[in-house]
Amino acid sequence: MNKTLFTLAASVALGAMAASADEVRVYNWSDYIDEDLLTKFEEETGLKLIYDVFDSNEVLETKMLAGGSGYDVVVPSGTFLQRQITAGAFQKLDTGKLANHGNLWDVIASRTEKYDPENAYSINYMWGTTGIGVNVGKVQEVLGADAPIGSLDLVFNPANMEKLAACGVHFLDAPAEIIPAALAYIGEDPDSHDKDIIAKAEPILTAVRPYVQKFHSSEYINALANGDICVAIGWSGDILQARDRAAEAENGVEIAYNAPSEGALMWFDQMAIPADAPNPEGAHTFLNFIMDAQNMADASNYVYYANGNLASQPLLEEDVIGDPAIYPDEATLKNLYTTTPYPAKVQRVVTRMWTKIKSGT
Ligand code: N2P
Repeated sequence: MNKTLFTLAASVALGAMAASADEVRVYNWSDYIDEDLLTKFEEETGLKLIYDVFDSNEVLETKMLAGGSGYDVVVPSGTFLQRQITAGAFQKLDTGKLANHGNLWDVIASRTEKYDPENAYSINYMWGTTGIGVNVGKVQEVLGADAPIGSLDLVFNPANMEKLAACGVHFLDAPAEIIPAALAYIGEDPDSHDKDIIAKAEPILTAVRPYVQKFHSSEYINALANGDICVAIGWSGDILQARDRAAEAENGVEIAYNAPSEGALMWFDQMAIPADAPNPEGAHTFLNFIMDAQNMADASNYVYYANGNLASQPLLEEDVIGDPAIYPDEATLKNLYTTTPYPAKVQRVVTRMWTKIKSGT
């Protein structure tokens, strides 16, 4: 080990040791909580909260598989969680320390069991869909009043994208979501693990690549709200937050979210405790705080994502619980699909394909 590496490793180890019992380190998605809850947690528990954010499952996964992240609570989506559980990245929850566990919603728990049998390692924080956000005025200006804003044709048909490029299009930098969407567009199984099927997504994405201004998973919120871009493939609540930011700015930008008619991915973001968490006790305190009905309602009311907490539902605003883009009705639900983790060999193919698509070569 050279000196720099040694110094680095030593300071990482020291950093982990320095994490004390009165400190909790949480690593959550960006734009995913009402910040008032962070202060409330510190006031109520006397614990110091260190709250960092990410916008990509892949980034979180790299940290989880390497170990020594220094975090006490992290929030992978179900498919990623499943893979990381198998790799030994998490510790089982001690439900004896989670007095609010009974607030959880069995409908969601029964779905997340698919990724985490018996929900032994995780609780659902929030869930949502991956779809299309549009600046209604600009898109209609470019494509006409009958622009297919509710269809994947908007973003995967090169004829549409060529025109939309002028007003700006962002795609999520999320291969495990964009590739399934491209497969759904051509009528293939979005959850296919067959390399030959997955390969069919490549020409779809390559054909529209020249018209994608950026692959990024959080900048699109402000970019849509400010009118800097007119289309984003993004996450439901983020696009609804963009809608609100535009409305608050009174800048004449009208943002709409649609789960595509060809089917949309339904995902589940799960709070879990890393196997090597410096403060597992504090992690349980944080999870229990989050599972409080009022706290969870405050979080959902702020970020426009549905949660896995039944007791929070009477406390949700009507524009949250009553919006089928957030709490899907039966008809919307029928049009949602879920995915399962790619086996290692398939994952390598997907990662290579994604790098190639993004680089545009
Ligand atoms: C929050 C995005 C979380 C959804 N900004 C991605 N699983």
